[in-house]
Amino acid sequence: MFHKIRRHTVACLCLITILLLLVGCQATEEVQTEPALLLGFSQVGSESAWRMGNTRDIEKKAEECGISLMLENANQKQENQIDAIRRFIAYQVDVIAFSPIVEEGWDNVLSEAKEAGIPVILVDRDISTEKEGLTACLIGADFYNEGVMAAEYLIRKADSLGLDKVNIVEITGTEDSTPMRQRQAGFMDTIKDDERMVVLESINGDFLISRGRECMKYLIETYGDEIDVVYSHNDEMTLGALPEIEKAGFSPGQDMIIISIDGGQDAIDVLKEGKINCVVECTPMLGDKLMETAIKLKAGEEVEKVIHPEEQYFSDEMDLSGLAPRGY
Ligand code: GYE
Repeated sequence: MFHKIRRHTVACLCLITILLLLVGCQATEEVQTEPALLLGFSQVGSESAWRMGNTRDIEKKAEECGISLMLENANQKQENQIDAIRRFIAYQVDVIAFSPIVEEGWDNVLSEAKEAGIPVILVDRDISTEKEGLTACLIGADFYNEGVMAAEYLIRKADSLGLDKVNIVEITGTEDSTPMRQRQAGFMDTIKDDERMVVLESINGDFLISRGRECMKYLIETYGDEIDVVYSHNDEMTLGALPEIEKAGFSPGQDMIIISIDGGQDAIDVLKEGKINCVVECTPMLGDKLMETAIKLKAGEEVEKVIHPEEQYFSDEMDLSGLAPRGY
């Protein structure tokens, strides 16, 4: 009998211990603090060093701010971004942010976010819409000015070389994206009154290194040594184009003026080698402003409608030996 009571007692004690542990975990979970903010972010893809630097920076700054980040990579497809935004709405995140791969086609999904009362931040790129109030703000570069800086460099370079004719080929970024439209507009508006400047052709390289190579191969086959300038909307396409220029027997940076945009480490290294003449900076480090703005929106505070980071250019006109590592 005594033996049975003992066994029964031990079993009860074990059960109580297990229950206490469970309650304890539960209590621990209840004690755990809620994340300061739940941010849903739809990223364009992983197409370039710029994009991967942008993703790393956003992840790093979210962690530093104690913000819970749901980051989804759309792999260059708008429909994936739309699906991600719908998931964020269903999940009732506090704030939605995304870098729209192209400018059109967002009205429906952003109207759904608005109806759900979830503020939306545009990161890097803009949208084109007739509807009011679909987004709270845009945090991204002044791409038009990047195009202006590229063209102003070219005008100075043409002056210094005493050129009386400047045949240009342009390798553009993703069609209908904000950087493609604005970098082209800023460049073309700046050269339009300079009679030396002739644009032989603009061709879509989709911001990809492989397309940069294909585009440059086609342009050399078509125009050969008529080409004086290659204006490329990002470093990946530029780095894809350079081997094609060399394969054709030309010396990039000498026989052809090479102008690129982004300012990643790889392009800066090639600039220092003299194979690129000018790299316009487009910083991917937008994480600080994104987190700061998301926190303000969650708190119901007013935010600036447009936030442009400071940007510069690097060229063969300057001493770059002391330039700090680029970080992307
Ligand atoms: O120039 C390119 C990336 O939207 C500014 O997208 C960004 C552009 C950048 O793929 O490298």
